[in-house]
Amino acid sequence: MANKHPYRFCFGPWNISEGQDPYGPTTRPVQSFDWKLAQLKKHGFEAMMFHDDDAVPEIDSKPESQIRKEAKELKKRLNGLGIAAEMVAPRLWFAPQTIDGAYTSNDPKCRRYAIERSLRSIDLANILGTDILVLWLAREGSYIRESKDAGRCLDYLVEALDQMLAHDKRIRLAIEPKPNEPMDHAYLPTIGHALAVASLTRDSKRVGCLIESAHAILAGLDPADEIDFAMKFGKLWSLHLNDQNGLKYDQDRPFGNVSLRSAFDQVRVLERTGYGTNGEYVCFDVHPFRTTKPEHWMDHLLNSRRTFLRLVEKVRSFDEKAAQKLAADRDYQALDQMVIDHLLGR
Ligand code: XUL
Ligand code: MN
Repeated sequence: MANKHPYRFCFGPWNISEGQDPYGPTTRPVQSFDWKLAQLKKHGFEAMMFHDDDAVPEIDSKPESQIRKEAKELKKRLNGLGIAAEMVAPRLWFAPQTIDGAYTSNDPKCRRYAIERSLRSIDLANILGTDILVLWLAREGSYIRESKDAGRCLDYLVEALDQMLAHDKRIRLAIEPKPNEPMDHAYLPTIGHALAVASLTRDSKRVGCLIESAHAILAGLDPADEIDFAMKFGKLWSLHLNDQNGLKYDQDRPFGNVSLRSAFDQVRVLERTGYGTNGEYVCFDVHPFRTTKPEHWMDHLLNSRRTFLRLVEKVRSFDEKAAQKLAADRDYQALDQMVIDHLLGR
């Protein structure tokens, strides 16, 4: 295995969530952003991910000058702590204007809102010193098939991406596909869809993707193969590692805690393809269990990183030559067991 670079880790303020779900309120006291940033620093993570309103709260109600001022203050604080901003993502799924979709809303005023908010997020990314805008296309899809024209919605999406690319010549757009939730069907459910849409834009080189393990599993796909696919195109610019128990709601479980083998396969591909060598971070989009007590609030993040690092060791000590020989002999039974024995420590 050639790739021996150290990995750098990252998470977002929403990953220290307070326990609310669609059926019940918070189960831990609400914590400030400052506390979350201090936790990130204390536990040795190198970067933070930001929704636009994580960086500047209540961003929609503030004038441009105020947004810039607050963003600059945040950047100063991050610099002081030696923490990078990994990305900025417009939170396009909360506002009343995005009830029926953002870039693909049937209402042109709402589509305009989504684009303007995205352009402002690009300005924020500039101030925070990142060239990555993440687009989780939460409401770009349908509940009622007949309510939208999927072909026209693709045109709207490309139009929106083109405006973002034109707004800033250096920004890179990382599409984070997810097949469902909150929508019944998303228009860009997989990495293949995201990269195909990239080719329709005015500068396809600057449209790439972010893979989240759970989202791939929800699409019935193998996250390791999705990673391999995106890396082949040189388009994997960020990564949300986590885990997911089958085709249910999005669970954002700690990395490797449902399928250790799948986690091993993901790390193996990251190692083989050199993820991280161009400065990409390993982000954990994981949530504490609702039952988690405040004193264990960081454990899901620390456990994800610990599992990741232990799997890096497992990958580096995996006898690839022996594995190749078994594959060449078509002895897949032995190869299968070799992986299990290796993970079990024999
Ligand atoms: C949603 C999801 C988001 C994005 C960031 O499922 O993963 O947290 O990662 O907007
Ligand atoms: Mn995510």
